Formats: sequence, structure tokens, C-alpha cells
Amino acid sequence: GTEVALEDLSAALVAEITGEKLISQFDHLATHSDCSRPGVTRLVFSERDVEARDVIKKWMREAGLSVREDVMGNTFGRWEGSDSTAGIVMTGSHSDTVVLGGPYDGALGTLGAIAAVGALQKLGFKPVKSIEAIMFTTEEASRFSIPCLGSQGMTGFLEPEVLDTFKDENGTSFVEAANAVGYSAKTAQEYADKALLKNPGDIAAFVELHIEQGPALEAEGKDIGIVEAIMAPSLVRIKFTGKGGHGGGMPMSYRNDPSLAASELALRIEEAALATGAAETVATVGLWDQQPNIYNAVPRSVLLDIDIRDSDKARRDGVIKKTLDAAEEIAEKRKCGHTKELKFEYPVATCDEKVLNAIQTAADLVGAKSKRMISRAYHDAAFMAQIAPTAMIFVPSKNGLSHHPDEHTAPKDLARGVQVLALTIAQLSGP
Ligand code: HGY
Ligand code: MN
Ligand code: MN
Ligand code: MN
Repeated sequence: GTEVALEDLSAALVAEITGEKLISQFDHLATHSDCSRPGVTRLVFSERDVEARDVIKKWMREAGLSVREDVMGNTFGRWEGSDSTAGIVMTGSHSDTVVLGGPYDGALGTLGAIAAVGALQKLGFKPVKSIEAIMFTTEEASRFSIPCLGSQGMTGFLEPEVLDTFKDENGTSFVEAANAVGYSAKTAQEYADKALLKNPGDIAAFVELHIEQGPALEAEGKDIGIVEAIMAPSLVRIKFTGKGGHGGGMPMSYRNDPSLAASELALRIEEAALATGAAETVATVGLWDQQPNIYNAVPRSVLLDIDIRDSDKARRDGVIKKTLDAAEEIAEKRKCGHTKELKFEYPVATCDEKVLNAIQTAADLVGAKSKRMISRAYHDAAFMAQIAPTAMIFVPSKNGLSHHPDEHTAPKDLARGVQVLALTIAQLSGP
């Protein structure tokens, strides 16, 4: 029956999918970077990103997939199933990175999807549902300060105007950057309209393989994370301003130094995050843009980008409110000007039991020690979960590091993740 078949397939996949084969592809992809190794910097629609897209499309074709790209650069490699009316099992991730990120964030799920499909084909597996390996056009907020633009476009969560209003550090918008590398839509609305999936109901399941980007799996000696929910992310932007002045000539009593207002706010944000008492509440003042940023001038402005997340949306919203209120209070006390903006906030995404069970079965079959957990990082899966049964597979991050040049996952863990992915999509695309 299918149990024996699944056990045989599992053993064959474990033999077929090895770390050595995967490593050469990760190493090659990481050469398409705007920084030297070990870090990887590949921002969406940069020259490096365009090179990487060509490599990934080449690898998709070599895996026997028929490749198509949508208006925004979401890239699909399709394996036709025996029943074209039976729906699609989709799996994939992103290939863009943060500045000075690592070689596996995103790449594991993108290359892993291709490797999983390639292995299943080589082993003679015949899917009933069609299978699509996908590379979302951009997941990171690293260029335009807003994440998951591709999956948001596909799932209808995208507010078209953000493709015009969110700019990169040179003042370039998504529309301008996309046009510059040959994506032809002329307006934000056209990108949003054409990216929208016509028949989301056709997606029987979406699975994303990803590195954990935290310390839990390593600390607990687990090989595989089975992700049940994805935390609710947000970005709050606060700018304090003051009159500035000479670092020597300006007496302290004359000053309204925005860097001190920002410092006080950062500590209030830490206090607010700790005050919930929940480990899932996190807040990070990740971007601190101080001008003129010279040692002997009193700062005139400090711009803060603040990342506030939680597994509970209401608890997160409480920390956001405390942050905005504290900014107002501190600005008044210190006679600084200030602006405050909630740039984005998204809901918690919950995963699908059937998909979770398929991952659990796969992990057990390959003999992996697994645990159910939530994702503290957001992912394209968070948007796919709004329109299709979705779940994620995590593999351990060495020392819990990611968004960091030392991001690392052992080859055997990479391979085990792809084996579990392959066995999961085999179950989901079967009869
Ligand atoms: O959650 C994150 O910030 C990651 O880049 N997706
Ligand atoms: Mn190359
Ligand atoms: Mn990331
Ligand atoms: Mn990622």
C-alpha cells in the first residue's frame, strides 16, 4: 500500500538528496553578491539579483520544470501532474537577501524546492496534482522597507501605492527598479492587478522550507521544526529633530538633542517589550540614521526604524501603542520635533493541520527528531497561508544566527530539510 511505497520512497530520497550535492549550488548562488564572502548581499532587482534569477531559472529547467515568470518576477517551475484538474502543490521561498546576510535565508527553500522535485523525478515519482517550485520575487524589506511584495501581490494583500511610495536609499521605487531591469508593467496598479493569482483555490497546499534563524532547534537537539504559526510583524518609523549646533559652542542647556530623545525611546521600547512577560514579544531598533553624524556637531535628526513582533497580534499592538505614545511624550519633554509612522503591520499566520501532518509523517520517516514551533521571522508563507493550506519546515541555524555573515546550517541538516520537503510534497501531490 502507500505506507510501504512511502517508506521505500523515503529511503530512496535519503540516499539521493545529500549535503554535498546541495552545497555546490548554494556556493555558486552566493557568488552573485554585492559583498565578499562569507556574507551575501543581493537586493531585489540589483544586477546580482538578475544574475541569480537566470541561474535559478536554469536550474529549474534542468530539473525538468517548465518555467514562467509573472509581471513582478515571481518565478514558477511547473511539473504537470497526471490529473490537471486536481490542483497544485506549491513549494518555494525567496532568493533576495538582507545587506550582509547569509547564504541560506531564502535560498534553502528556493533551491530546496528544485532539488526536491529533481530527486522525485529521478526516483520515478508520478504526481497526481501538479507541483510548482516557486521563487518569490522579493521577500526581504532590505531595499524598499516593505517585505514579501511578491507573495503580497499574488495573494491580494498588496496595496498598489506602496510600489510607488516606498523608496530605496537612492529614492527609487519598486516600479522604477522593476522597469529598469525589464519588467514591463508601467504602473503600481498594473503590477498589483497582474500579479494576483487568478485561481487561488487551485493551490492544494503551499510548503516553505527555511532555516530557523533562531537558536531553538540547536539548543533542543532537534533536526526539524514543524512550523504551526508565523509571528505578526510590524515596522514603526519615528523621526526626532532638533536645532543642532556646535558640539563645543552649544551649552547643554541650549540643546534639544534628538539623539538623546531616540536613546530614551529605545530604552522605553525595550521596557515595553519585556513588560508583556512573553518570550514571543520582540522589539528591535534596527535602523538608526543620525544626521549629520559627525563627532563635533549636535545631531539635527535621528530616524529610527523599529521592528515589533509577537505571536499574539493584540499584544504586539500594545507595544506599538506604547512606542508611539512614548515618542510623543519624550519629544515634548525634550522640545524636539518628531514624526511617527506605522509603515506596515500584518496578522499572525496559522498553518494547516493536513500539511503539518504530512511534514510530521515525513520527518518521522527519515528518522528526524522534530518539534512543533512558531516562526519568529516572517515569510512569504505568511501571505500564502491567507489563501491556501500552508505550513513550513525549519532546519537548525548554527548559534541561531541569521541576517548575519556567519549564518550557517550543516550540510546534513540542509539535506534532511530537503528530504522532508520532498516526502511532504510527495504525500500532498499523491492521489
Ligand atoms: O522576518 C524577517 O525579518 C525575515 O527577513 N523574513
Ligand atoms: Mn553564475
Ligand atoms: Mn530574511
Ligand atoms: Mn527568509
